[in-house]
Amino acid sequence: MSAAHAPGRRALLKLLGAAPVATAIPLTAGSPASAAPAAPAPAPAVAPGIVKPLPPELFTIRGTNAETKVTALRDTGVLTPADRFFVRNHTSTPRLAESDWSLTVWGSGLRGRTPVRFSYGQLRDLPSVTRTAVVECAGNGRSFFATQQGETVSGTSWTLGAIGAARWRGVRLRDVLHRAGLSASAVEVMPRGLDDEFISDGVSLGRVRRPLPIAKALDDVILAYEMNGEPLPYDHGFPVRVVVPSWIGIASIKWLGDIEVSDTPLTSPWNTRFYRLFGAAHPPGGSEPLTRQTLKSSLELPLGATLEAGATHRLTGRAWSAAAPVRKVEISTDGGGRWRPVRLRDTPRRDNWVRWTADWRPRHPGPAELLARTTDAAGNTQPARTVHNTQGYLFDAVVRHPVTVV
Ligand SMILES: Nc1nc2c(c(=O)[nH]1)N[C@H]1C(S)=C(S)[C@@H](COP(=O)(O)O)O[C@H]1N2
Ligand SMILES: [Mo]
Repeated sequence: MSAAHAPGRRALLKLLGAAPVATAIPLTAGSPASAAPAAPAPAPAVAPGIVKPLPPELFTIRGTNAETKVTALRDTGVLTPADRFFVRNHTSTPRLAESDWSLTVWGSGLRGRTPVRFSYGQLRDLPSVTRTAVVECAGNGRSFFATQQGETVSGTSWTLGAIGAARWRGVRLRDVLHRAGLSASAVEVMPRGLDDEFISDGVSLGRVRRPLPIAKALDDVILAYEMNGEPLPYDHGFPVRVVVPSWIGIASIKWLGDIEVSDTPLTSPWNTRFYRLFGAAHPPGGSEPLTRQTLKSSLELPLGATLEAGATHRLTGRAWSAAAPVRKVEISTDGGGRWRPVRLRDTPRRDNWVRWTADWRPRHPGPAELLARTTDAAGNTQPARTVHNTQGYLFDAVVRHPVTVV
């Protein structure tokens, strides 16, 4: 661990706040500043920096992140309960208090360039809106580049659990920008989080932030303070986060602290070196910054599940597309030879997923592959293969789900 990677006193105190008591004791003893270079800690049973409990039947821990087990959603409704919602943290969850929180809107895209501050109370006094939307990491499904396509990619090895759907309540970003004195010359806004600076290869990239074109900012973006009817949990951005419907998860900045409004285009590492497509099939400097998510389907069975021959199994899963409502979902139980439509349990809506079910009665024991394929109302269908990109974003191919029939 290089010196730049060693957590500072503030980060450690934050970790202590987040960790269960048993883990916290060895770190509290002695000086927090000297705790870092000590003997390597055993692999944590919790993701350091995530506040909520992460029971192994609900989550797979991946570094500072927690992936929802898709099997944990089998008996839940269309909304993902907050206690099962995946967490993607670049560093760790800050425990902020709404009483000393405020939002600063500033920059060359405001009339008179005068920064404007909103207290939590002032934000809550603005008209509220409620909408259901999924938040899905750009890297959701990344592990299948390796396991299914034999390709190397960097980043967190998510299976299909880096997505959740919630009912968000908050205020329109549009209303906040207009109240702050948005100028006609503004072209981009850049929300920034209050979590720690993100250190990559020993270099600080600053706090998590990513530009958003003004057209999207004025369209359907909300600054949310409620998730499924409750205040936002710490891990999901308390007291206020951005929710950018249909876009990759990084756009939905948590623990919002300020928004730069600019009359010239903005950059941050999150739209230059990350969240573009790089690799042989893409332009030398990378693609344009990624915006919209893609489409996928999941099957709520463990990979490698064992199913009894001759019995009827109720297969369940979810399907979603960022481009349009889901139109149909098909499954194949013979590795992709024949396809049949499944039953959708929810009315397909934009920015939301649908649950599906299908019965399957495997006749012969042996290995099998189950495939689910989503088609949306814009005519997009999951392909058999995703074009490679080095950081493994936007995996959209049909997942070949191995099972064993016994
Ligand atoms: N401030 C801040 N915002 C953030 C992040 C972060 O680390 N810090 N992670 C982003 C990424 S990459 C994703 S996928 C989503 C995840 O949201 P969730 O943790 O509520 O599921 O938050 C985004 N917003
Ligand atoms: Mo993400």
